[in-house]
Amino acid sequence: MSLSASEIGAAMKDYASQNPCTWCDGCGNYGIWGATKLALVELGLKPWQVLLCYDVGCHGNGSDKTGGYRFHGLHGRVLPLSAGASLANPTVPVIAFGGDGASFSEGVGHLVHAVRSNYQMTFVLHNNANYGLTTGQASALTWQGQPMNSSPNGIPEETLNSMDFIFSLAPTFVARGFSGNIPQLTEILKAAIRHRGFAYVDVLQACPTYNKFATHEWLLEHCYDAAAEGHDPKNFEKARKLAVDTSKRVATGILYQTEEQPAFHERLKPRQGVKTTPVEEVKIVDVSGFLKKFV
Ligand SMILES: Cc1ncc(C[n+]2csc(CCOP(=O)(O)OP(=O)(O)O)c2C)c(N)n1
Repeated sequence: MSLSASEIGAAMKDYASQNPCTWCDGCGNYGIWGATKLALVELGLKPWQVLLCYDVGCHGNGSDKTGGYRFHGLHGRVLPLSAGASLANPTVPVIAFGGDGASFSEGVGHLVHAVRSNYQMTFVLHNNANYGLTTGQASALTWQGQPMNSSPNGIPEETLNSMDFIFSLAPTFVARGFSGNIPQLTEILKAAIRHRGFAYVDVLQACPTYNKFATHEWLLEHCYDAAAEGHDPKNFEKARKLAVDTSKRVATGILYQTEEQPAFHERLKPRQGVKTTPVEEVKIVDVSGFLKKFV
């Protein structure tokens, strides 16, 4: 779908909210927020045709800064609630947003099962390598040797290698973007939303207040477009290597994708051949007689 700049501008207004943004100046959330709206508009999706789900965190405060259907869940729990919504109506695109703090600690169990289940949805990781909203505690993805508010001498544990971990779960879509490259992130998100199954999108984002290591400038210098260097996203092993090796440069773009695996709801035997979605099958039941037992 090709829209003119003025058509894009008009459609972007559908996603506008009256609430002003409260993120810090230079926060990467602005770029992710902009790229998300642009991706939806360029896919021709109206705010009432998509569900946006937010975890608790700085990024989650974007939930009322965007128009449309939104659900702001509990910390670490955005994946089960969005997966449930997607299962109820797999025809509606569902996008879940989570921070690296919640996603790789409080909610890590949900992340494991969302990837291996291949639910029909997109997950956008706001990866600022710290717990932003609660003022800069170290997360499982904080780099070694970085003084953080809760660990002024650096973290004593090993940093979790999030990409190696995700690849160990046999994902069907893995991409990495950067909050400062909105055109590339928009394309990644469009592909993720169209993907058959669970699309994992790691977005490296600047956090100028608490992350003094992977700054916007550092990310600008180190991120490169893997596709421009001939990367083939069908090759699982090469994609895994590329994703994991960030020692010199950081590969971005769609790193791995296969659509050969059916999504979770497509594998459910009782649903095969059923034309309706579960949400269309819900019947109104009069429970007043039952409730009388309790009064
Ligand atoms: C179960 C639970 N644990 C902890 C908190 C406190 N809490 C709220 S937001 C937050 C930080 C979120 O960090 P992250 O998930 O990385 O998102 P960011 O703020 O960086 O976008 C924490 C620890 C909570 N609300 N609920």
